[in-house]
Order: sequence, then C-alpha cells, then structure tokens
Amino acid sequence: MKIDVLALFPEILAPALQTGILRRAQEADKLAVNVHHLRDWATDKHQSVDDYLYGGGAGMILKPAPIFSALADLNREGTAHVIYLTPQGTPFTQSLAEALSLETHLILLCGRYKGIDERVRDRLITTEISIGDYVLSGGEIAALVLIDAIGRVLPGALGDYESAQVDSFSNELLDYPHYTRPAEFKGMHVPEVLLSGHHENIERWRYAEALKRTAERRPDLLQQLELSAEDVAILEAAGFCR
Ligand code: JEW
Repeated sequence: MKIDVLALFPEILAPALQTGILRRAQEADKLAVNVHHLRDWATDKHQSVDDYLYGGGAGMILKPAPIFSALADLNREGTAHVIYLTPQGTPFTQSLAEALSLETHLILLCGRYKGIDERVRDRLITTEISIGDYVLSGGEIAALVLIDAIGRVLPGALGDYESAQVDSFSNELLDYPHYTRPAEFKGMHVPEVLLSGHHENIERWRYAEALKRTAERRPDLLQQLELSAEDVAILEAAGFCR
C-alpha cells in the first residue's frame, strides 16, 4: 500500500508516522507513506496556495491550480484513489478502513482554512471522508486517523489484527473490561471468573459484558445486530428491556 499525503502542514504527520505499528508497517514494506508540501506546487513569487471567496465572505480557501499540478504529479498512472477529508464526507468506519486497506495507492488531500475550490472535488476527488461530526482546523489530523486505522489492518502489518479477530464478537460489539495484575488494587477486585482458568466461562462473561456495555453506551450499534434468544436473556437479566 502506497499513501501520498498532500498538505500545507506536513510536519503534523511526521511523528505519528515514525511510531509504533505505522513505523513497523513501513519498515516491513507493507506501507509506504510520503508526505508532500502543497506549497511546492505554488507558482507565483509569494508561493501562495490560498485565495478569497468569489461571492465574498470571511476566510480563504485553497486555490485549484497548485492542487491540480500536485495531483497530476502524484497520480501519474491515474490509478490512485484520491480522498479528500472533510466534515461533508462519508463517515469513516472500521469497514471503510478495511476496504481501503485493499487499495494499492491512496492520495489523501488535506484542506486548510475554509476548505478547497469546488472544482478540485468535481474533477479530482474519488471519495470524500469524514472522521466525525466536529470541525478540525484542517485535514492533516483526519488524514492521520485514516492512515493509522488503515495501517493496522494491512494484511501482515500487525500480526495482532488477525489474532484480535479471534474474539468473534470484537467486530460488532464494544470491548469487554480488561484487567491485569494485581488481583486486588486499592480495594478493587478482579472479577473472580477471570482468575478461575475456566476458559468457557471466561468467554461467556466477556461476551455478556461486551453486550451489556454496548446496550448501555451504544444502543445505535446494538440496533443493527440480530440478537439471539441468549443475547436477549443476558440483556433482560441486566435490566435492559427492548
Ligand atoms: C476538516 C479539512 C479544511 C474533517 C472532519 N471543511 C471545513 C471548514 C473548516 C473551517 C471553517 C469552515 C469550513 C476547517 N477545515 C477542515 C476540517 C477537514 C478541512 C478546513 C474536518 N472534521 N473536520 N471530520
């Protein structure tokens, strides 16, 4: 997987790309990330990349010419999936991360100020993606979120993702509570079942905790699932009625 990032503040991405799973994915040649400075494609003597809005109004947007030149250079083959991060995009989800991890070449365009000229969207953007319903000051951090989520599901990048998937319910439910040593800390005890060594009971307990936590915190997620009779029994016993 090759990812080109086009940004006005490329330095925002560097430390995260050099850390942890993303670093290892790149060292293992599963992932190649190149961050480019949009200003390198500016042509006037002031290297300007932004301009005022036609029709008036406060603020600036990124002008089309530098972005068109940059994307012509970065997408010479014409095969890249070109993504613009914006609050107006398709919501980013784990399944979208998994789908994008199968692409060979992504280009992530990071806007700044009040966004980009609409003609960039019309002509050059394959997909607009939103990482959530809040307004960032630019697309760089959103791009980083995408790269991080995609990087850790790349085939062979983690070795842990496959094993994380061993919990058959980890895709659809919130995670269950985790504990490590000591068994008692400041008067708080680790649930007895986890100390029992009884793997079937442990798995049942974890499943029930995940189900209850999802019902409590994310009823919207639960709504999308087909609940079994056992699930309903667990939820009713915990005082959740449907
Ligand atoms: C995000 C890129 C570029 C993505 C998610 N858009 C916009 C906008 C901004 C300020 C004022 C008016 C409009 C900020 N902004 C961005 C925000 C991505 C840009 C400029 C972004 N949240 N925020 N999910």
